[in-house]
Amino acid sequence: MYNQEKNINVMVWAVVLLGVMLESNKVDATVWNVGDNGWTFDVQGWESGKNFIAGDTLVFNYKVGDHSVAIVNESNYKGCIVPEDAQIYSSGHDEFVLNKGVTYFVCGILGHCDAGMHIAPNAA
Ligand SMILES: *[C@@H]1O[C@H](CO)[C@@H](O)[C@H](O)[C@H]1NC(C)=O
Ligand SMILES: [Cu+2]
Repeated sequence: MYNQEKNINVMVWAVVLLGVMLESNKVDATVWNVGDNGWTFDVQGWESGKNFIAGDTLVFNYKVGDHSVAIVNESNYKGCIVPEDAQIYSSGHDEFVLNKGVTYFVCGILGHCDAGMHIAPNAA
């Protein structure tokens, strides 16, 4: 009787331990607040050296009306061009979940991308 109880206890603990191990092995997605001072003019280069992974969320915080966020393609990014048909986000708190690869974010307000408001995070 005593031994049987002991065996059950060992089994219960083994299951609990396995659960803890599986949980800690999971890589949790990271939520990144973009920019050291939010989404603003000095944001350029903020993304460099950071290990983004697919599933991470980027949060763009800024004062409504001061800035906006647009996702563009590589060539438009390099030329700081926001195409006519680009979707512009302007809530002041825009969140994007990264897909694998590079995502090209620019400010949609004229002249701001040229002034440094662009990031191109590369998610593994
Ligand atoms: C990017 O989008 C523009 C239209 O805005 C298009 O002309 C260009 O071919 C695209 N470039 C790439 C690399 O997809
Ligand atoms: Cu801007």
